[in-house]
Amino acid sequence: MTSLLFRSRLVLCAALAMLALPVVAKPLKVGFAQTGAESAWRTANTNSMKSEAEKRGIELKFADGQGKQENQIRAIRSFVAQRVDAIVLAPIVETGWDPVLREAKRAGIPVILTDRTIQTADESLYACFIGSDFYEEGRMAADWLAKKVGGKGSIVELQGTPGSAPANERRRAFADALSKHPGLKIVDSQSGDFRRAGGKEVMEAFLKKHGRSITVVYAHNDDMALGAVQAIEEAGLKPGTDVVIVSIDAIKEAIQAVVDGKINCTVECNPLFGPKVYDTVAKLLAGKPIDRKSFNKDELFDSSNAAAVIASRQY
Ligand code: GZL
Repeated sequence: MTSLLFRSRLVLCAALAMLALPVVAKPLKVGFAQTGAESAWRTANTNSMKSEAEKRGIELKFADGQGKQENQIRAIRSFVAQRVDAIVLAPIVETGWDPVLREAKRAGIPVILTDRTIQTADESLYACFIGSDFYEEGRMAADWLAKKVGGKGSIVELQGTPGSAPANERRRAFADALSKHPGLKIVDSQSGDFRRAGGKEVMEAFLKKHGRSITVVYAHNDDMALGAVQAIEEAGLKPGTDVVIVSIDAIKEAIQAVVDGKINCTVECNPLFGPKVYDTVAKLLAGKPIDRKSFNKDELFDSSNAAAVIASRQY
C-alpha cells in the first residue's frame, strides 16, 4: 500500500474517531447579582441559588451587592465581560437599571429578575421575573390584622429598604386594605432597612415617642419584627400580647416566635426558588417559551398552624 494511501486512511480513521468522542458540553455559566446579606431571608435565598447551581454543575459567578445598587451594576458589567450565558439579578431598588441592562442586551446575554422587580419603560431589558407577589403579602397581612383586632388599632410600620419593590408594594397594599377599616390607623412609619438592628432601633424610637398608645406593629420582614420584639421586651411590655405584631417572610425563627406568642402572624415569602430560576434559564437558552412573571406560592402562619409546620420549615 502506498504511503499516501496509508496516510489518508490514517487521517480518515482519526477523523472518525474524533466524531465518535462523546461531546462534553461546557458547563452553563450564570452570573448572579444578589442584593446583599441583610436578612435571614436573603441568606436562605443565596443558599438556594448556590446549592442548586452546585447540584446542577452550573458555574455560578456570585456577586454580593452589599446593599448597594452600584455594586450590583458593577457585577453585571463584569458578567458581560466574562461572557456568561445568563444573568440573574435581585435588584435592590426598582429604578436606575436601564443603562446596564442595555449593555447586557447588546451583548446578547439574557437577564432574569428574581425576588424583586424593576421599573423600566423598556420591557425587553429582561426576560422574566421570578419571585413573590409583595402586594398580595401586604394585603394578606392587613386582612389578618383587621380580623385579629376587630378593625381598631394604632399601628407603627417598620418599612423595608427605601425604594425597593417589597417595601413599596407591602406599604401600598397594607394602606389600601386599611382604607376599608377606618378604625385602623398607621400613626408612624420608618425604614429599618429589612435589618434586625434596624427594626430594634426604630421600634425603640417609636416606643419613646408613642409609648403604650401603640397597639400594633406591621413589619415588612421578620428580621425587623424580631428586632421590634427585643425592643418591646426591653421596654417591659409583652410582644404579641400588649402589642400585636404582624410580619412577612415566615423565616423559621419568626414562626417559632409565633409558636411562643411573641409574633402574632407572619406571611410567607418563599426564598427557595433556585431550582425554578435554573429551570427557567435552561428553557430560555433552549429557545423554549417561559412565563413573563412567575409568582411563588405564599401562605400565612399564625397561632392556628405555626406549631404544626415549624419542624418542616427549611429556612
Ligand atoms: C422579599 C425580599 C425581602 C425580604 C427581606 O422577596 O426582597 O428582602 O422580605 C429581604 O427579608 O431582606
